[in-house]
Amino acid sequence: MSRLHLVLGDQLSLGLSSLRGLDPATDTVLMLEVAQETDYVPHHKQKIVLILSAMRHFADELRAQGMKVDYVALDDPANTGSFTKEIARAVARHAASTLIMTQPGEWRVLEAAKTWSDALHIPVEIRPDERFLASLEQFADWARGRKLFRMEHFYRDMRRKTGLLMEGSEPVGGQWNFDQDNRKRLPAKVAVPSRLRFEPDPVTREVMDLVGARFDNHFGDLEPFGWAVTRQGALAALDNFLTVGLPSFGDYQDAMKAGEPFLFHSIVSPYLNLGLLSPLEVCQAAETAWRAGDVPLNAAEGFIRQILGWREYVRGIYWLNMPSYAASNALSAKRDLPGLYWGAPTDLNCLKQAVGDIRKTAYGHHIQRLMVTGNFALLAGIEPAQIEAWYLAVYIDAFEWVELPNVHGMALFADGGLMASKPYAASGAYIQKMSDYCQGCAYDPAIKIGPGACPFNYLYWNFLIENETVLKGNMRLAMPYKTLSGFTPERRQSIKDQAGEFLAGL
Ligand code: FAD
Ligand code: DLZ
Ligand code: SF4
Repeated sequence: MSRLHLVLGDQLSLGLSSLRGLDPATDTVLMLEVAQETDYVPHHKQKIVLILSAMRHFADELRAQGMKVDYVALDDPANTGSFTKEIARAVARHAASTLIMTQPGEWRVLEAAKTWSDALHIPVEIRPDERFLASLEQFADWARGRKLFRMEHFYRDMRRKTGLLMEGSEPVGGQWNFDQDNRKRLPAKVAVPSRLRFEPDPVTREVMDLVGARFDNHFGDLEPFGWAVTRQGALAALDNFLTVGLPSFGDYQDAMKAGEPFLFHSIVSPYLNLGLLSPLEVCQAAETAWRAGDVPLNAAEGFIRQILGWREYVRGIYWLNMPSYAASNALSAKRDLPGLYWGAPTDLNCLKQAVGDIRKTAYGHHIQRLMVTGNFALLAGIEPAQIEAWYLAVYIDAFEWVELPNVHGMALFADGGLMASKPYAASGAYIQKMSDYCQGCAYDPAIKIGPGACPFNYLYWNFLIENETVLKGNMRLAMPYKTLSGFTPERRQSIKDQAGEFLAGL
């Protein structure tokens, strides 16, 4: 009896459930580079390099552990380009009796996997993905009977469940959340640390050649490529963050600075999402640094909350609500995605900086994603599916289970408030407060309307006007709607006119 154990590109963990019980004498690990996955959105070149190189390194690691790995490369002439067909070919090659896999991270791949048993005429065992701190059943139990799915409530339960940052049944420091200490602007005198980046090894170089030749039309620079492609590299990147980033992570978590994409962020999301690092070990490392007195509590708690709270929570929201979640469009947004998201020239400096950072690194930190590219898409009324495909393509860490709730729910309010209690709409004042972008901009954040006005200012009020019917009843928007009610009809009209003209020019 020969069994095939499938490992997908974001399942690169030795403890993966699909590898459990593998008999090296009879069984084979199957790994597939397929056009279906490299092409379903036009991924940033560095994202494709990272995934294919990490897959190839992981295959070598499995072989070093004594396992047989059947690895189909993207440029193998016989490669049909689809999971379904490649698995069928492999079943025939190995006369396999069973396919064992771990639940895929994306709904569309799980739907395909459900058809494989019938298509292949062999049993297909889909095991749970155990690389998260909350199982999907636990999340569903937590959500059952709740009207509001607020992350903070879920996070406290997860702290209790895991014992992270707890003293008995109480949170360390007497508080669950230190966010009020975490919204500082970055003073010019604070030096941004340089970060550990990785020279491409021969395996990565080979993939870079492949990607350069085959995906040259995709957005993003191929070089310099500085991502780790092995667990060992990912651990070194984590270590570097704990030393140079974590001590100031909390303080400057929301800050933005031109030319500095990473600031004090961990840049470990791609490693977590590919399975090179586990969420528990990353949280424990941050707690250990705090207990050793190396980092303040607001930093350790703020960081752990992102992984133990947000990351687990968005995954739960995704699986609880798919596929209908992706189809909602609560604000009826329908504008096409403007070319500036793909690097077309723009004189809005904040967007130019954020897109420029992505082009160079395939990375942007949370506030750039939420308050610059996300906020603009919200205010401009970009159609959710179009901007979601962009997020999925351009970020090194983007997989639908984590991208979709963040974009659809958090940034766009397209789920009507399932995730966020109000839209994260903001005028230019927020970007000016949290960044140095406005200093180099053609517009002035202090001018609300008329020549030189920051487009975020009139787009913000235009957004509230356009969505008045849907949003006016939202208690958390009572203040801005009260202010809006004091605007003269002429002021409202000039906001609508300038916004209309700007949006038509996109
Ligand atoms: P840090 O700021 O150092 O945070 C530490 C870790 O916490 C991250 O590595 C990540 O694993 C986790 N985390 C933080 N915030 C979130 C969150 N909101 N949801 C899930 N995990 C979180 N994250 C992705 O991994 N993939 C995505 O495709 C993605 N798309 C996003 C889209 C939008 C509109 C927004 C607002 C956020 C998105 N995020 C996404 C969450 C977050 O921006 C990234 O995880 C983070 O910027 C990654 O960089 P980092 O590792 O330096 O994170
Ligand atoms: C994102 C991606 C890319 C670009 N290429 C591959 C691939 O060739 N083979 C593979 O197994 N996985 C790839 N992935 C990751 C998959 O898209 C991911 O495993 C699915 O989205 C399921 O979560
Ligand atoms: Fe962005 Fe407005 Fe600031 Fe320019 S002035 S950088 S458009 S927020």
